[in-house]
Amino acid sequence: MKKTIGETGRRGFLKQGAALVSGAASAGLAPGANAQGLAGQPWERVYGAGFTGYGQPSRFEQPVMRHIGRPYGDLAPGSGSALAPIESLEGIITPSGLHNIRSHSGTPDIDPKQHQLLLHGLVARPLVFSMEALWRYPMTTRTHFVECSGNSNRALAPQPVQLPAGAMHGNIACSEWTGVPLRMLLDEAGLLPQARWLLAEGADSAHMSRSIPVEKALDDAMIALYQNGERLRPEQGYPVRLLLPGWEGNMSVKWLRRLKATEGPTHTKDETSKYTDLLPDGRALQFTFEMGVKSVITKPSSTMTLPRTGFYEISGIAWSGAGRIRRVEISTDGGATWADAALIGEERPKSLVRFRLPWEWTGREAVLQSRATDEKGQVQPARKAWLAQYSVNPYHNNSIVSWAVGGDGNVKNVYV
Ligand SMILES: Nc1nc2c(c(=O)[nH]1)N[C@H]1C(S)=C(S)[C@@H](COP(=O)(O)O)O[C@H]1N2
Ligand SMILES: [Mo]
Repeated sequence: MKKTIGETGRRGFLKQGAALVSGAASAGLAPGANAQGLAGQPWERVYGAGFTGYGQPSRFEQPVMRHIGRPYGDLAPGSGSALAPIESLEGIITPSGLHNIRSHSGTPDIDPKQHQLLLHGLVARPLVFSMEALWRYPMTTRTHFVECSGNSNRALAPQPVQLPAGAMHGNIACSEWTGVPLRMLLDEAGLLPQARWLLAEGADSAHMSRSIPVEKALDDAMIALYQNGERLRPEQGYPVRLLLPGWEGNMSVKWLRRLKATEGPTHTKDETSKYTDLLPDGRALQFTFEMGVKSVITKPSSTMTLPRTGFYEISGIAWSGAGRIRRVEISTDGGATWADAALIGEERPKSLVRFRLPWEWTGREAVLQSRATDEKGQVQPARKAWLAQYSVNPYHNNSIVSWAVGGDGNVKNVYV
């Protein structure tokens, strides 16, 4: 059993849980919970709704929505990002309808019968794939996160903003992706020896483009066609996207229309004027591909309130672009002491992992933090250490997140 924060431990947690059920009214459960066993609720006495062709969440869950940011307002309503409401989600898979969206020029309305993928440049045999042709290749299925390198840039505001966790740290999602290994298509086209990079270009009006090293293309890059068992959602790149597991989301080019094998990087606008890391001395790093080791507590998290003292489960998500998550530690005293959380899903590389730790809140002020370590031994940096290195850079903020629990139970975003 993992170490527990608080005095009573897991047994006390379970005991109190049972007590909550018998003392339902005093614990704040609906008064109907007691009456239910006798007469039953109204819905137990009438015939239920009919079938639907495509299911939707309960109408009682409709407040669970993406956090939409539109920096250009009505001028460009599809430019910007819509962040996943990670504070409302559990497990590691992001429902497709709540996957974060980061798009530069809106979601194109692509007819898969007209769309093609061109593979050309330094190849022996240039190829054009219809979507139907791609669909006939052997496929692979893997669970991976996609994180925008701009994720958590709102946590760089001079003063901590008070927003739900997802509105700051939800420019990430994790799906089960299915598609054709890019290696297979490159083999068929016959990469020439001098081909060291691939230009990947999207069919949106921004023609978002990035240069990809051939080593990554031949490693675990995927031409993704399915997301969580369904064809890709339009916002995620329907009918076809590039997926580069563990690398900054920007490189997973959506609505993929072209791959061109080249000798060197193309230096597109999306990898020169944007997605470079400015350093305090005015120089900038180009090509920070891998996403750093990171974690965030989603429950409890900012803007939530703990209604009473007692036991809570601290839960959240961790991930690393370098591979698997090996450890997540949790502190409830702002980093003075740490305890190991239990991990779920840590066998999957470049995927979200769910961590959990029971915690007893005694009513005292607390500062909750999580710190992830990956299989390469990389440890999530403290906020101050990260800022010392990248004070002016809006990308790749993987520093430790702190939530302060006040004596009143209100949870706030704080800088520690
Ligand atoms: N063609 C195209 N591909 C794109 C983008 C885009 O605007 N156009 N945005 C990129 C960025 S910045 C990110 S973070 C990821 C986001 O993928 P998602 O919207 O599926 O989360 O897609 C990348 N691929
Ligand atoms: Mo991004």
